[in-house]
Amino acid sequence: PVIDESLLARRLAECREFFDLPELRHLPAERTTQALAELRATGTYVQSAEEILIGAKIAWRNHARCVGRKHWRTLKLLDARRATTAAEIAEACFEHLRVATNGGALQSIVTVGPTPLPDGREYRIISPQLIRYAGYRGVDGTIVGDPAHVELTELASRLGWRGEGTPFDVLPLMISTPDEPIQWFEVPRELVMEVALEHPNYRWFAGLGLKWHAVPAVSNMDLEIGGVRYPCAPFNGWYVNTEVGARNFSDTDRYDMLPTIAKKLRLDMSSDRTLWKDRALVELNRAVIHSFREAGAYMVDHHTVAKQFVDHVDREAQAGRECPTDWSWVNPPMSSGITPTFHRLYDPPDLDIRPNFVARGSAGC
Ligand code: NRG
Repeated sequence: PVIDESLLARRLAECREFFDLPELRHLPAERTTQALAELRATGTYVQSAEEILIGAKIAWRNHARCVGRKHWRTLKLLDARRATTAAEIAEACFEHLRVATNGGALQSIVTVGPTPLPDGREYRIISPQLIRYAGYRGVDGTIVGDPAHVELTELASRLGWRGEGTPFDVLPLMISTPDEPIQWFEVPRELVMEVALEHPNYRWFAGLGLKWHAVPAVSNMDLEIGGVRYPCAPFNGWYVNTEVGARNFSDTDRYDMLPTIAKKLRLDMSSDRTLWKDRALVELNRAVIHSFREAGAYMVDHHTVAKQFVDHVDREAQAGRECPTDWSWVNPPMSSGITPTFHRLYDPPDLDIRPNFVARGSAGC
């Protein structure tokens, strides 16, 4: 047998279930028979671009941690399955950024790269997102840049990359393929739309020198469709302000900006009870929303996305579908109690539901 019997059995079951979905019933019955036969004989099968796009949309719809699922039908596909070298995959990722950024009117797309080889070796994007800021640990232990990416930055350095050392150096895209060592590719500057942060009321805010990239393009999850796994499948939607303002810039193990902002606001920081962190957090998030709007980069606020999500859950129920949801992920990291996502329960997350986007390494667990 080409692959392990139990793995093959699971893939066959996923394949059957996939072609049984209402979204694929328009295909001739022979397609299912043929896909199953090919899967049985070779351990995989070649899907059509239509099957992948439908599968990817359903994978999005099934993803319990995503609060942006209302827009699942709008997903577009870039088919990059014929890429065979790291350079070709990098080129596809750059095309992804071009199409996704769309001058600031972000479009949700997924790029699907090559499937694993029959022996299991695969093509992978090592970078967790197509755009990530470097983090440099100094000799004194202090970090310049994004502390979440110190290890990734060290890897890039070992591979021969050198950053400028600013707090916002865009890391190179790192890609591994079956036959090459990890290769890195500088992301072309013109493909990285960035928003400099300013505040609608406080002139000093711009002086903090903060900025963030417009496109969140996750590149470290496997896309699993109908018994086929795509380890190279970067996708993007758009940011919710809280991802940037209430996590990336606020977490104490990220850019940790709340104390700096609170000082600028001259808040009483003598005790947590003065709520200085909470007040700084609100102003930071106002700055994020304001700056993205001014720059013409699309972003949704946490109130709007929460309304959209509960709408979506209701529409799914009307369509007779479950909507597996991870409550702790769909609620925003600030003000959750004043958004509608907080005040209800959901269908429990179903780890086995397919198609889905699956965190790397947890496939099959
Ligand atoms: N919090 C991460 C991004 C995770 C994915 N978020 C999205 N995805 N909005 C960050 O970079 O802050 N998406 O596909 O739109």
